[in-house]
Amino acid sequence: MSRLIVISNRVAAPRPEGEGGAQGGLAVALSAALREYRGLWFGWSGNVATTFTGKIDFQRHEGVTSATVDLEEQDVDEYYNGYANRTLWPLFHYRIDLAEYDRSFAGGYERVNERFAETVLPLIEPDDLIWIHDYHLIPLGAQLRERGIRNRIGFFLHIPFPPSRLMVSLPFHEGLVLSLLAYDVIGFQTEEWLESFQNYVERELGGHCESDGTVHVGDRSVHAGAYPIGIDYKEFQQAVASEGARVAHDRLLKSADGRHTIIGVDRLDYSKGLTERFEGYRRFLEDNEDCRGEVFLLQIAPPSRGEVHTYETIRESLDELSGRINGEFAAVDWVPIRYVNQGYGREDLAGFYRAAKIGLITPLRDGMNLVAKEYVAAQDPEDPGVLILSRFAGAALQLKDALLVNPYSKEDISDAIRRAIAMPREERIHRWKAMNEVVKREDVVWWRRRFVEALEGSRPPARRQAGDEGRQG
Ligand code: GDG
Repeated sequence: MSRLIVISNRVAAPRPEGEGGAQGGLAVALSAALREYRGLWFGWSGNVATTFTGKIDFQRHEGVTSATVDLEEQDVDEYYNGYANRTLWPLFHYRIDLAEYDRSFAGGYERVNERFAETVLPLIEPDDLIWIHDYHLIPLGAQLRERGIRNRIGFFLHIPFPPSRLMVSLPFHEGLVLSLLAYDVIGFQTEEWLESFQNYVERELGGHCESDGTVHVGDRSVHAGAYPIGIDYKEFQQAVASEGARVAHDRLLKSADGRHTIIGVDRLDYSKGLTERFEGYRRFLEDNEDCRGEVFLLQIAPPSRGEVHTYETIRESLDELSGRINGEFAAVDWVPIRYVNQGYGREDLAGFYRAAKIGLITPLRDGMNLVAKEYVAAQDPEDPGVLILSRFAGAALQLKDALLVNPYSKEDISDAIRRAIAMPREERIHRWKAMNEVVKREDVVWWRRRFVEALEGSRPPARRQAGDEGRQG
């Protein structure tokens, strides 16, 4: 079996239970996938050095070897806070109003991708499969090809791929998308993002796409497909059954004092639709006087990307909005929103999900959304809660038995909460069973297997090929 080299922006050391924090979905999913594989995970350490040295720090933890490098401050500003999080993240989440275009960002992005390529190069053996992740590292495959790497290289995009008409607002968009063609396999979370990519290829690059997923542009042919990511179902079941989860569950139930808990768990990010969610919940309180005092919204939102201005702004407006709603509706013995800016351990989260009658997950746009799947996995089969899910989350394509809502519509959110509260147990069980089956079957192992198999099958290993330079792009 070939080795697997995973490359992503950050390599997150698994955190000990009880130590909370906004560990992103990517980190959670990859540690789980790599645990079983003989491989290596390469990326930024998260540390900032005075100058970039390319010195690699190797660590081995729970069966996963990580290899990390420090970046210098300018790299972090231009590549990470700049191009990745101020240009690509908003654009790819359809927020061209928030996307910032700055040449220094684009320069920093190219530079860091080159630095990654130079640094990881000596670690690559001829038979290795290379799997590159996410919007931070789109050009890395092409950078490795330029340095003579002929291995099979796959790329997986964890976030949406924007429609062509939005993509063209990015300066030098062709270059970025063309660099994707250096990969052998390009994976998206859903058919929808795949279609946006195919549409771009046909409209802007004059390429054509076959029904088996092969994409042709000039003399390049690559495979593009939908590979929806899942959760580590087994691991999450263990978390749900743990003593920590039981304590957290009981603590929340006790403090709920007979009221229904509605739960939301999201990194504090404008793409997660928190403002719109609070407004929808406010509408519910306005329209359903009889329910006031009977429910509360527990919103867990650990801050992320604090150095980016739009994240400060969203934080301020949520502080203000939650305060206003609480001021407007609270009674001496009831607060409508418990808004918590702190992270929790996975066992705590599992217990909170299980104690909550409703999971309210309403991103404005989301590649997948693992919280929705975790909420489903945590439920009591005899008395499950109801998932209210944005139709604009990738997860909505798999979790069709959730109450699907338009996250921009206050009425939609309000009506769904009302419906969820009143939903009979039989219907809750029926919907939950269907969703749980999908979450269990299409888990993180299924996701990894499907992607890696596609990569393995994309062409014969590099060392057995002779004179095929033309295919290396
Ligand atoms: C990106 C894409 C895609 C959150 N708060 C705490 C905590 N979390 C964990 C959740 C979940 C993960 O973080 C969040 O994953 P999401 O999928 O919801 O969102 P992103 O971070 O935006 O992830 C997304 C994902 O990549 C994977 O491809 O699904 O669309 O945007 O696992 O539980 N974990 C702990 N404490 C917290 O307070 N321990």
